[in-house]
Amino acid sequence: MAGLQTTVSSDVKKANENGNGLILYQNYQSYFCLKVVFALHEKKLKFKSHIVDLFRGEQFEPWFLKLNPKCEVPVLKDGVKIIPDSRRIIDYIEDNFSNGDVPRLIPEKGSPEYQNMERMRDLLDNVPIQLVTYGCIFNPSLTGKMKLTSQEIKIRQGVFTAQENILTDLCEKNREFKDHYLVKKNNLARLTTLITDENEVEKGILDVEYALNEVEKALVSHEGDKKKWWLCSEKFTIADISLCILLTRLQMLGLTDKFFKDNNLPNIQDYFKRAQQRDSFKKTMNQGDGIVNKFSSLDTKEQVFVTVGSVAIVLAAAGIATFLITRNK
Ligand SMILES: N[C@@H](CCC(=O)N[C@@H](CS)C(=O)NCC(=O)O)C(=O)O
Repeated sequence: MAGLQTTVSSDVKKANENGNGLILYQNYQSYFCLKVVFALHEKKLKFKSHIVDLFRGEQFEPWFLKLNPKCEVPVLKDGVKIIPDSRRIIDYIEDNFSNGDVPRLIPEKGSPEYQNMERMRDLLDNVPIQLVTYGCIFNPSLTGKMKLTSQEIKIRQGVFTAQENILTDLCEKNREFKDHYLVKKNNLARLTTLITDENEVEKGILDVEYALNEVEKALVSHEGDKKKWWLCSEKFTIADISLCILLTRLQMLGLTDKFFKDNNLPNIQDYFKRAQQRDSFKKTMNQGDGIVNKFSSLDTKEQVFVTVGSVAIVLAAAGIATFLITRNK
């Protein structure tokens, strides 16, 4: 859950009072959820997380399907309002929680910064991230060193087969949602064909490279008093959120090794170092008390189990040590 700074201004406090009912249905490892969480932290809005276990197929359960028939996280609930889709959610919080001092993530409409931000946001949001993510996981030779253990890679490689089995079972169990499940199954089959085709994955990687080159050009153009600008403006915008989450994913996949080789894209590298220092970025990446980074591919219950297990081992070791020390005295 988001922590609130103690020194928030009264306008931010007001927005938080309004925002107290915000519930984000999300998963810590989801690319699209991370964007929303980042935006919520940038705006210093309080929210509660409801974790949806994607590895076990919780997104296909009837209760979630009623929230989002597409069976996808994130979904935001604000009182009786239900908003699915990361882009729509970010626009919603920007439209509804931008009073007074609450930081705005969109420049003034009609300004050159606004136009730039829209172009960059579209460019970055349209990279085929699912194809590139799973494409690299299935074809590791196409990327550099992934920040995932071999066990984590194996789990991810098994996700599609596991989900197909879950969906087959659910078609029988929840017949009223059969049509939704069949759409999901078809999407899975289509994606599986794409990610196992090296040529398609390479094309996806080229799309990402094209987007990054455009970003580099934009950053290079920031001269003189614009030296300290973020991607499109002096202020951090929605396009920065899209860029930071993309760079984080590329880093996890080992693709930054490839893109940043021989000090390529130096302005993006400097930008990313600077962006990672932001409080909101750190909070986003440290969700779930940092468990997310340590056991990035395990589901929530296993994560808790591993943590509890590790704590138990440490306590047991400390107990034995104390026993031996006192006995030897
Ligand atoms: N366009 C959607 C995409 C959301 C999406 O693809 N979410 C993934 C997690 S990153 C998901 O829920 N996948 C589960 C599934 O499709 O079964 C958005 O921007 O929110």
